[in-house]
Amino acid sequence: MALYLGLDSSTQSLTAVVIDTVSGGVSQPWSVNFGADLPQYGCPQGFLPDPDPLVRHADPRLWAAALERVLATLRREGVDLGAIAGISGSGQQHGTVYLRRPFPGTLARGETLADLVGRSLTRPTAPIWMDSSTGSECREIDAALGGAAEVRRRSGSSAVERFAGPQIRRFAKTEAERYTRTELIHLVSSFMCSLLLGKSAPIDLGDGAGMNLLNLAAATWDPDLLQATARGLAARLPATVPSTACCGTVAPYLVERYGFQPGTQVVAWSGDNPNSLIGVGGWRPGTAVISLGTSDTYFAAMSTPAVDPQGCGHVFGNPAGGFMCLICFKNGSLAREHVKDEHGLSWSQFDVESFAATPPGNGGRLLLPYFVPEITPVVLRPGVVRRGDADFVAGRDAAASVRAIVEAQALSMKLHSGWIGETPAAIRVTGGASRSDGICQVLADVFDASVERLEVGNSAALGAALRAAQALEKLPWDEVSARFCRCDVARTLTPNRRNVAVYQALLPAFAAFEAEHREACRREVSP
Ligand code: XUL
Repeated sequence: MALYLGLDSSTQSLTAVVIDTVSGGVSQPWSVNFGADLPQYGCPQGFLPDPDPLVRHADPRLWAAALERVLATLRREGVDLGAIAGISGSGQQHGTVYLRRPFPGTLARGETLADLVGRSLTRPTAPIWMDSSTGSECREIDAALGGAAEVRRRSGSSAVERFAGPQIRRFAKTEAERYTRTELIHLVSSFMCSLLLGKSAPIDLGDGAGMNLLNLAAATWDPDLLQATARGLAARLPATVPSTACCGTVAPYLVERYGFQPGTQVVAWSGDNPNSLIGVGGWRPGTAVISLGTSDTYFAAMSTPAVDPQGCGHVFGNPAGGFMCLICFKNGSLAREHVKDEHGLSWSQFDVESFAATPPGNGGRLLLPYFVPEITPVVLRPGVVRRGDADFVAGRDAAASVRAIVEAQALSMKLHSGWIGETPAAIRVTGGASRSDGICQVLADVFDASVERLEVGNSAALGAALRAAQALEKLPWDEVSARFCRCDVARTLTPNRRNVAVYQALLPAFAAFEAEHREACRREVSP
């Protein structure tokens, strides 16, 4: 028996799965929900409520408390943590944690990991990927490098509001004294990995590419990007490593409290999207992946690295080697939930009845789902825009609103993934909403591709466990995928030819609607 633990510290929860590389088994998932299980941290949806829609921070003590809680649950449920050979993990991307010094390998008697984090922070909160407050810092970084195209060429992305670099710049500018006291800046992934190790963990190339600080070609921090971001930044960043690097063994406090063996290996953590790429078996080019979670993301392994000339897309490191492309939509599951709750629908009414009651294309009724500021395309002023008959525009038609939001999300993905230059024949879907046949059929028809679902869910946590196993047992990636990432063939959906034609005709109208709205927003800002 060789057991590996995968942990996924996502926006709203922390999930654990255990895999067995001898039997090929995958455990049930165990999850801690940040809002429901740890309400004392005041983050009902994973972030601290803020009246400014552009500001989204979380309390890093919450993530540490969730780690202890999930490990305690595993122990209570009879998982033999002493038999775990290796651990890796997945973190929501881009969020940054600011520390006075690296963590010690020991805890005082009765001290929790959350206490340790609390006394180590120089900044009490961590900006997360949902934060869009750094527009001016993005422009400053672009200008310092001679333009957005140069930032893209080096880092794989234009300077982007939620990325670590612009966030660090804003902190250094607005809280200079605290920045001076900061010795170490971590991503969520490397921060969580540090808690497991009891010392500072490196940043892997998968997640590190989401910072606007890494030079993709050189696979190391880019001195000009560091300089354009904040003074003395190089000394405050951990080293970079490939995602397969083993970073050390679990901290003594985890051995004492949870029964791990002292030599249990910890493999570098990565971002949730790079982990999901592995967890769905999408590590080699040819299969695109759509993750329907708090954020909706579209990503794929890349045969040749390309950058998005429009500036919305990104290139990250593929944990299996090479690169992956990604586009991210902030109005994902929270937007779908908003429509569901607004109309008092159950999930089955949302998923089954609404799609049955409305035709593909929604009779021309269109919606732009910017419940919160959007990342792709960049729309900083929130607001839902509708076009169609009076009932729909007034938000009185529940079924048409459901179809409209799902079609808008799928059409927007199609529209903004063109720069990748590869038309996938198959798309693997993951994340909570991938259970919905209604949503998956719209994706199949909009992309004219079959939509495949996996036998095992929780792709980020699974991907982390698979990365730990691959790194420590030196397994070939195709063997890992063949054993653990099988599709549930009976649930594959294929495109319907008539609907494909409807969406091909609708895409230009949707693109024009989106462009008009963006132009209106632009005119409002600079008339
Ligand atoms: C990707 C992104 C989100 C977060 C949270 O660029 O911002 O997908 O990783 O899931």
